[in-house]
Amino acid sequence: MFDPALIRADFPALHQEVKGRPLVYLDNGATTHKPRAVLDALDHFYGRDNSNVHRGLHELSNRATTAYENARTRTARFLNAASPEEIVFTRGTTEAVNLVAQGLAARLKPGDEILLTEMEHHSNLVPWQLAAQRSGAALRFVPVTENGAALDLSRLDSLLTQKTKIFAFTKISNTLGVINPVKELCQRARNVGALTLIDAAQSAGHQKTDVQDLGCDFLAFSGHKCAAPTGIGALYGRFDVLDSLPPYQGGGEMISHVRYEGSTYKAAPQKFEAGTPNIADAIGLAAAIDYLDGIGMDAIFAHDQELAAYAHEQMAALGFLRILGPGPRERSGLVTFTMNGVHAADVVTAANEFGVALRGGHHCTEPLHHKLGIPASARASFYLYNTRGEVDTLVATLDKIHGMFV
Ligand code: 7TS
Repeated sequence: MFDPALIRADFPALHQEVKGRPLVYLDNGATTHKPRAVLDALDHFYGRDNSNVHRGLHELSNRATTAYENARTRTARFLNAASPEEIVFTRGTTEAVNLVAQGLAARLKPGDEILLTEMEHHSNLVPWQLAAQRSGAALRFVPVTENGAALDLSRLDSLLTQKTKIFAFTKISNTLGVINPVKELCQRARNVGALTLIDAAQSAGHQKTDVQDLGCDFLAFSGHKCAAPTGIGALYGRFDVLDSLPPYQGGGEMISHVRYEGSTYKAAPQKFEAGTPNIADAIGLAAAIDYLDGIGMDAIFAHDQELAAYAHEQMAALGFLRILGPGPRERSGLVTFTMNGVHAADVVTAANEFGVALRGGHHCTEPLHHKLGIPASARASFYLYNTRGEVDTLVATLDKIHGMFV
């Protein structure tokens, strides 16, 4: 039985007061809290197994290497990758996208096109701008419909063509809560011979991911949005495509042989993991994945969606909010809004006075905000430990804030 009240007990940071009130943490789109199991995994690693990987022949190094590679295997299973060799550990989504964009930039040329969508996070936009600048390839964008309710796929046939070399898009929009039909997008890209990259930053910790079923070439996610530590995430790459990319960074452990004049490189994924990796946090990520799978990804997503639908309905009933994105029953676990007459920064600052943690600003989707004609918005984003009672507190708080300012 899925019970957020019980789940909360696993997350020490939730049990505190802010401004004399119980913390209501609704900024999970930015980062999530960590369960005790993850904190214990870090403690166990540093307290017992701490050592460098892939180089020692001593007991601790062997233990660290085994735990680190087990974390890769666990991550591969979480995404249903065909093998652990398809998983590169990165700092997070941002680094994973940069790895692919820089690798592809070397083979893109003028006349080629990079297709994105108008709802991308800056992390899945700026790296492609850099790749376009370096290679002479052009950027194209699938538009969003009015009020950001969905991608406008009526334009896809004219945008996704033989010129398209890579189509990169988010699975869930961090601003709109739109859930994109990513399997269909991958299929359409394959039909024209384009590679695909899915930004799973907002989905991996919330919704089951099956890269083989999705049919993507690359998929990126961040551990810290999935109950895991900061500074760790992963890039999935279909092996042949991944291994065809050039190294991202040079250094120790990514080479086969080095001479003063030049080097040969290991195969993927080691080719992309130069230097001492983030061993402890990879192990923490595996613990988080075990935790989430123990609860069940389908149950987590159903809970997120149920809370977001409830929040959307209650918030809409207030009458003074503009809620971005799709309707209450078609969205992921977040609700982004503007309040008539009150700047988003004031909404978020005032909410903090009531112990409610929201995010305000452009949420790293500045071009999307520009398109929607708003400078900023406020966002409540939910996770497995949030409750309907917390949504009630949010709605009552927004009502008070509106009364204070307007
Ligand atoms: N892609 C999406 C869709 C995201 O939501 C984020 C982070 C990223 C990429 C980047 O992830 P990182 O872990 O590499 O930084 N999104 C947010 C957010 O919505 N609020 O704070 C961070």
